[in-house]
Amino acid sequence: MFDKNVALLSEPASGDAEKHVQILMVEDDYQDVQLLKALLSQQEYCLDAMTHAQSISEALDCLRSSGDSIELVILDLSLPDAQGLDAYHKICSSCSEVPIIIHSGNIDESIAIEAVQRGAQDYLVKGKFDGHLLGRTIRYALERHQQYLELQSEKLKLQAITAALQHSNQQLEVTNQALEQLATIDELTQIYNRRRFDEVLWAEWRRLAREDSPLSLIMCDVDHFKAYNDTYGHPAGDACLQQVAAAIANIVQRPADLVARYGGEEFAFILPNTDLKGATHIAKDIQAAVQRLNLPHLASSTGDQVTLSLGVASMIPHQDVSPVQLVEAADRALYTAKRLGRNQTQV
Ligand code: GH3
Ligand code: MG
Ligand code: MG
Ligand code: MG
Ligand code: MG
Repeated sequence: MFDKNVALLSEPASGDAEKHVQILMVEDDYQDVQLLKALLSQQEYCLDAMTHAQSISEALDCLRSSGDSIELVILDLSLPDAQGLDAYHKICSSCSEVPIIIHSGNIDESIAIEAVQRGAQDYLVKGKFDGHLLGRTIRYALERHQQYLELQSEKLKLQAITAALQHSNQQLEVTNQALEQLATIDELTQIYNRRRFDEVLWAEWRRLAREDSPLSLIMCDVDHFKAYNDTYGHPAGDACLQQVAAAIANIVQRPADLVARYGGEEFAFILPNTDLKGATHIAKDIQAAVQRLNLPHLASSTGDQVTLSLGVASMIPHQDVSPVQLVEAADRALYTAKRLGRNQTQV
């Protein structure tokens, strides 16, 4: 029958698995072996699960041939092939993943401290402990070691999570760049779109208001482009716009300058810190760059090539005025250029 009192008096939950722990005892003294075995069996440790080696080399053989099955080493420090912490070091360097309890006749406390500092789980002085202390020492050694292993595995998981996070951050960065590209670049011509134009125009307006420096705008429109489409077809019209965009995008060199497709066959330039004279110069360069393309346009009234009309306006930005007024001024100049026969620049 089950005896309640015995159950209550026994040591707290050590568990059956712990009693079957695979111990490697490294000990060259026969009497010490017998003593340890007696204490272990008194604590109900399973002696069948124990291996015994009489020297470091025998112990190393045993660790090698046992695979990973050895769970604990109880190590004498006075062995035929190694003495003191050298013995500990030799075992430890070949099985850093197995907890080691030192069982030594040396009562020098400095050796005990150094051994523990180097990672030994505990240091038992021969003849100075009983079965209970041995049992507790083994249990704590295994627990500490288990905690160490769990910590290592948490560390690995954390590293994996960090790596995954870094990866998804990079992906996010790529996605953001792609989104930024989609939001600000015109698909047909691959230059900036109207949205980007508006953003930059307002930002530069505010900046130059503080600097008290001029902001110029050039509006360009392809002459008789409806007739171009009618003559050569819409796909050819698209290709023409791509060539014009590439040619005029090459004109501006300063990092703060911006060229955008303003709409249909219209392009616009933002030229910060540029006055009317400078901007008119650039407008002529733009006009010339399109002429150099020599794109045939037989239905045009300005000759038989693709040409541009351009309107230029310049202002020193001011709080009381809006950049819309600058756009309207450039538009008026462009309208004048159209009215006066196209293929020209007006201010
Ligand atoms: P103007 O000299 O007065 O500017 O005459 P225009 O024919 O160029 O001006 P209008 O505003 O009458 O016509 C503009 C044409 O541009 C009509 C439109 O189909 C064409 N267009 C606008 N966007 C595109 C485009 O993306 N591709 C093509 N192929 N044509 C376009
Ligand atoms: Mg010995
Ligand atoms: Mg137009
Ligand atoms: Mg046009
Ligand atoms: Mg028109």
